Amino acid sequence: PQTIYRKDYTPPTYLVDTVELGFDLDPDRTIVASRLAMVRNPDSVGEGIELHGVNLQLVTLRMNGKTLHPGDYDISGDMLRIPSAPDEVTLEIETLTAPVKNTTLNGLYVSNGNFFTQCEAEGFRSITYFPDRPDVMAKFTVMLRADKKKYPVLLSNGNLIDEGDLGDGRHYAKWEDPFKKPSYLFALVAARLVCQEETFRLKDGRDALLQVWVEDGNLDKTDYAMQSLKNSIRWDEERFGLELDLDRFMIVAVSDFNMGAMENKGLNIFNTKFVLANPRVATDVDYAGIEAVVGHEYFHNWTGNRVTCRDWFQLSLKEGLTVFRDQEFSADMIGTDSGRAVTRIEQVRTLRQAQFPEDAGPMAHPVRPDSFVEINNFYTVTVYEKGAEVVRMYQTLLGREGFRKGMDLYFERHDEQAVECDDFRAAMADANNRDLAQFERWYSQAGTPVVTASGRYDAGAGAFALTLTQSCPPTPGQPDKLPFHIPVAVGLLGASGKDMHLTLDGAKAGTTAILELTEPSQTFRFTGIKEEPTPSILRDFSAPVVLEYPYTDEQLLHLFSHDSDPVNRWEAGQRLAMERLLKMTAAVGSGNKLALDDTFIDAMRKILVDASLDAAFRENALLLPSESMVAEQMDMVNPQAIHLARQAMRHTIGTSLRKELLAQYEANQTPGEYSPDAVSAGKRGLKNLALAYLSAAPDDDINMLAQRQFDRAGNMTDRVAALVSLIHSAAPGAADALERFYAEFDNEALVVDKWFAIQAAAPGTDVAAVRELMKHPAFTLKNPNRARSLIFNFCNGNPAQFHAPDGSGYAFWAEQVKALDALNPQVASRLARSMDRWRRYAPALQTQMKGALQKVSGSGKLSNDVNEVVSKALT
Ligand code: BAL
Ligand code: ZN
Repeated sequence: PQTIYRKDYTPPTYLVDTVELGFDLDPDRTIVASRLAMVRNPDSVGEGIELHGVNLQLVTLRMNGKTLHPGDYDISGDMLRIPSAPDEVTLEIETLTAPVKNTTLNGLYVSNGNFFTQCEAEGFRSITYFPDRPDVMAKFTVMLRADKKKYPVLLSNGNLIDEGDLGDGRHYAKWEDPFKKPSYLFALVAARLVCQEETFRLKDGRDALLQVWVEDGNLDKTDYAMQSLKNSIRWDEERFGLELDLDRFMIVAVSDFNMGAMENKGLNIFNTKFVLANPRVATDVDYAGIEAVVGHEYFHNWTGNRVTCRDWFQLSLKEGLTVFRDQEFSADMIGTDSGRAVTRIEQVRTLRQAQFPEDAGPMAHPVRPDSFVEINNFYTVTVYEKGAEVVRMYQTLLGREGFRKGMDLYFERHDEQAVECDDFRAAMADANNRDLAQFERWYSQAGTPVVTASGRYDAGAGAFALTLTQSCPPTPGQPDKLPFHIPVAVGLLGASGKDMHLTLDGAKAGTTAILELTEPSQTFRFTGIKEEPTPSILRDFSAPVVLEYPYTDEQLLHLFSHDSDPVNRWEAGQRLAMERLLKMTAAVGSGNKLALDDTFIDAMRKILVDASLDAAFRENALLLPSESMVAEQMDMVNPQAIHLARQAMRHTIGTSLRKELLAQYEANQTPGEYSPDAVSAGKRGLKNLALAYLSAAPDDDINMLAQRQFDRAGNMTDRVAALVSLIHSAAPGAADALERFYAEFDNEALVVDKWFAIQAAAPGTDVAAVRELMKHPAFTLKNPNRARSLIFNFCNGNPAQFHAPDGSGYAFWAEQVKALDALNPQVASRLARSMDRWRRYAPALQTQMKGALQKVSGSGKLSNDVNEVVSKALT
């Protein structure tokens, strides 16, 4: 496989003004006719026309009315070249495809008898020959023809300009997208679907038609997606002054989908998981996911569609920015500072759980990668979540208003263009008159920077000196790193727990100062400090770095009790917990007794019962770092020891805090009609965490409590929490509850996914049990959600069983990667990533993991996707 480098970018030889597409849709034999009006690109020095095409059967090719024959053009690999062509060209191309045979869910495919497309990043080239690159933007007109009974709904991008019958049982619909767009934003749907629709008044007074399309029987689950869409439109108008530019905006749900959703212009196609919800089938987490993803795709209309990427190395230009926007949207929808802080804590957790390990592993890459083999492997937590952190840092450095000015300038300069990450940075710098040259390193250097802090209090001078030193570990291809431009938000707490008023270099700096660390090491002097402070560093997680500070337990307890910054307050608790988890894990390894100190338990108790704190914050503060986060802190990982240590810790909490947990369990009930709002969800979260801790030290009373919740739950959040508790504590009613759960929801695919997922992650589920579950009639590898629910949740979410000493988990992983790769390389390659960190495991496991990787790597026909991942892991 060929590696593609960012430095090799060349402009397209020809540009496309207009595209007219005609589809005669048939599952076995779809005819695609395309008419491209092209002009030579004055910015290109290259010759000839270059069109991408994959697995296409070419029927005819005409240039300016004249049929071309082999010899006039050349097809090699995924490229069709016409070596000599005039400056202005009309190409007419007819190709054939068989969508029903397409199991990759990339390009044009059939799901549940309906047609859908997925074109990002490079799916359009498997629909027709085209310069399938994001810097070629064209106006599309699309004619769809299909059997009227089977496919009553025919949708594409933009506005419907014509529709009618063809007389032979077929009908047609013609769509026109008024905006230029790259081919990756093309979409069509031909399906039997129904919709919830509504007219929505935009800020400028125009009315837009909003539709949410789903399969018949799911109309009772579209309200929340519709509400989230309306909220998104309003929010973008208010926060960024960005309006919907179309008369019509459609969301279509499909159950077979590789990603979460896709921002095709005016026709967003969604994984059902991020559309369908009612209290009976969806949890609080599902509701929050729908709001975030509906927002995300809608916000792409400006950040991604109106201004797009020059090439795929710039992916974070749209993804990092749009994730940041959806994060801010979700936070603003809660509307309180404490609610906002909880969303921030969740973001930090995701980053540490998934992105830091990526940054430290074989697939580490900069936010703007320099090379790739398969672009689909670079839709990563680094490009998305770390990319969002990079965008957030602009806002931290420039302030909200400064950030808005930068956004305004970005659109003023680049509307309807395909641009680079550097263009975004330039807009931020120019709009604010700031030098952001060094900030570029956040885009070009991979790895998680480490900021080491040390403080010195000089009582005589009344000064506190904080020294910050930065470094960044080597990553593949980048042995040495230059210093980053890091905003470090700092507050100082007095003995009372209150924030001190800060004076930095003689200037007043409020209670939180934003220190700009740009050198390898810098010292910041706070003056007028009357007592030795406890520093609260990296408030609100002001940069995606690892912070090292020699905190004593006493200082952490002080921060955990008092820090006015909720993110650092939470962080102090996480540090206390992590320290103990690591000690207890070491104790398991050496056969010592596992004991948890009263100081820690008391700190947990204090937070648990503090009714002045939001339930959602308390839930987060009491949640222990996950097993995989503990693993990331160890040089040699022993998954079973981590599991035992964490279970022991949960058991102690469940026993020592039993009385308080039971009281909180009762105090945080949410009777009455279900609402997914943050306060209610927070209460359920705390109540169900209490149940989980109680179930870690179960007796008959606790089992009855879980059973009663399972039997009486009025919503899926409480249902699932009770079921998990029953299963994890191996309660007598567990098997029966599982069976009843399935029987009740067997025709709700997303709930059946939960049923598999819960079992996959249960401590008692070993490989043999997963293999048994794969024989269940509802299991299939072909549906990505289903494959993820069972196989991914086992390999990534059940480390103690997956890493069984006999290597059975690894053999299973290898089998499944290969089986999936034959169907769907994108999904297979995600599963392949489960082995990224193999070098850090205990030697006996390491050897077997390597063996499994070699087995996959050596097995004949592999997709580029999987090949890239396993090769990099083995390098
Ligand atoms: N652009 C791919 C899906 C998403 O990030 O919205
Ligand atoms: Zn996106």
